Amino acid sequence: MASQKLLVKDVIKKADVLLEVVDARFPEETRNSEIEKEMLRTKKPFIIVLNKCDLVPKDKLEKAKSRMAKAAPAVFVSSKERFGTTMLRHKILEVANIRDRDILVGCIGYPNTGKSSVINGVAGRGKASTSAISGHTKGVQLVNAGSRIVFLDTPGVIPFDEHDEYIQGLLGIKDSTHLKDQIGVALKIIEKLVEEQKDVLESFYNISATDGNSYDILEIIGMQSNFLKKKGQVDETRTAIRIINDWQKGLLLAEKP
Ligand SMILES: Nc1nc2c(ncn2[C@@H]2O[C@H](COP(=O)(O)OP(=O)(O)OP(=O)(O)O)[C@@H](O)[C@H]2O)c(=O)[nH]1
Ligand SMILES: [Mg+2]
Repeated sequence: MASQKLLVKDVIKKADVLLEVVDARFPEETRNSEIEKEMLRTKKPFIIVLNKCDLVPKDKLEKAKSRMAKAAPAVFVSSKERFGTTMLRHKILEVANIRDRDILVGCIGYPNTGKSSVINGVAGRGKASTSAISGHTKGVQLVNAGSRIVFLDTPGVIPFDEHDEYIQGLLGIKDSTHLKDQIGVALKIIEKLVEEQKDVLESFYNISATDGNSYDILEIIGMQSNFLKKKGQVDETRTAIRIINDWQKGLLLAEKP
């Protein structure tokens, strides 16, 4: 992990402009304060790229964008649907303000947020290698995107704060069998859903989540799924694993905008 941090620091040092690629489904959770501090310290211009915005309703995106705007300009992108990539190219040229040489653009962010896909969105398909399995990009890769833009693609930054397990569960960096605190992660997923898309949670598990805290809701989901232990108590671990799996499979997402 130490070498990972050094690698990211080095990219921040070398680049003229930085892209912090976050997952638009959970933009706050996939921002990394340590990286943002480092970018501010070196006074490098940076852009927050909210990628995968094809998976998020428009009103949620707008809210996220205005919250981000305090830190840095934010651009919505769907690498999948090639939305926002021209805007991103313009934004890079604007913030870099370099006219006489190539612009080095460092692309950083958590694993699997779509860093390599964003680069492909701007540079053209297939220039950077991508994968559904996180941890795909190894080392720093140079990708020429034309019109003086050269990207530095990086491996995902490994989360390193107390939200580790939650982020790893949320982003699918670790599947349910590899998470230590499965119940804790499931409770966080429930909290997030209650806050942002309670109706999806209720209809998917066929429950009513009114007034309950996340723990009560986990119990209700366990009951409803008939995940019971011998004495009739809810099997919380089994319920938690189901919730994490459903989330990671994308079954708990709101309808597309
Ligand atoms: N729906 C959707 N999926 C996307 C989008 N961008 C990337 N993905 C998917 O997200 C997964 C990860 O994409 P990558 O570009 O490899 O992500 P990365 O951040 O480079 O990943 P690492 O190199 O492993 O850190 C792939 O399955 C992509 O198809 C997007 O805009 N929308
Ligand atoms: Mg990659």
